[in-house]
Amino acid sequence: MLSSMCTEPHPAARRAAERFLATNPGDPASYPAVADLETQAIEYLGEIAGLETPDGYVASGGTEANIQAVRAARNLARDGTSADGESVNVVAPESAHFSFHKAAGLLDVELRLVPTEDGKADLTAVEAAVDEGTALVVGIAGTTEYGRVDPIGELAELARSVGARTHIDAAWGGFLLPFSDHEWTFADAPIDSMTIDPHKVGRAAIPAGGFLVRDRALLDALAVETPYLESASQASLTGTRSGAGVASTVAACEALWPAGYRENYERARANAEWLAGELSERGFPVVEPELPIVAADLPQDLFETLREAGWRISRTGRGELRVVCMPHVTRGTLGRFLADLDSYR
Ligand code: 0PR
Repeated sequence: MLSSMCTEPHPAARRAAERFLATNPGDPASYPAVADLETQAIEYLGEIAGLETPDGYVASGGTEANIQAVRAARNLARDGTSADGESVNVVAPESAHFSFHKAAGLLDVELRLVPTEDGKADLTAVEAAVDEGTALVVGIAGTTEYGRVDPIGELAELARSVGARTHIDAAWGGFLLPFSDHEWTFADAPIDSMTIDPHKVGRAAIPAGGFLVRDRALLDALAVETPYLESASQASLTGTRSGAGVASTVAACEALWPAGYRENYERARANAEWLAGELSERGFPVVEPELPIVAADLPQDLFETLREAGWRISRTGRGELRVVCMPHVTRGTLGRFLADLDSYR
């Protein structure tokens, strides 16, 4: 499995998920144990993301967290309309995950996609795209296709210059970036919200997404009253939620933060660099990995043959082979993949 951003849960995360399978953090008054675990989960995620007083919740995944970021910014921006009465807009690099398209469609917000350079948001284009109606500027810390990290500080400054908020999508990158020298956290830049998914590199069980906010007002902007529950309001998008995702997040973080995640990062980085070198030596043009995703130009028929042989591989929008070096992807697996590739070319 070389195409997935999910991986085997850590054994402790698997056990915790099973134990909390029938609990619902959406009803904290009835399920107080899992509600306490959610507080712990958000503390872990906050620590990883440099958020001093962590607030947020464990979402169903990156899609929900991104939708909520757009929704909160829209709700707080001029009551959902720009100064001239037009609906608000969100500015994001074209590398943004398709969940932002879902968000824009659901929320009746204009999504302004700006070009990228070497896979990263082009700041001149962002500057040209933002205006008085911009509610949110999105930066990606680990893009889905190439693992690129946008210039987060500069994006946040541009957002500020027009009174917009900044959301960082670190759904995939969030458990890798603490060990690289990128600037991406709440401590590095004036960002307002973040997506960071335990069910990807965090090795929690699916479904476990992370939505973090610097200011409680963003969560309040999402809350609805819940008259027949003991708790008075609910900020999550889904109602009943998975206690398994919450409990397994805490178990995975207890087991792996920070040493285990650091080891994973180092191994993944070494594997990605090794694979990129091997593919390049064979004459396939490679996109240099920044975070551990390798993209390379392979002939179409070779790609198809490898898929038919059972390799789970995917392609970028431009058609390159894309290999995500997740925790389950070992040097041995990559060696066997290359051996197959050699035998078919
Ligand atoms: N943000 C980023 C940067 C992502 O890469 C993804 C998912 C999301 C948000 C959305 O997260 P959820 O899918 O948790 O809602 N990126 C992968 C993708 O859509 C997810 C994936 C996972 C793909 C497992 C394949 C797979 O087998 O391509």
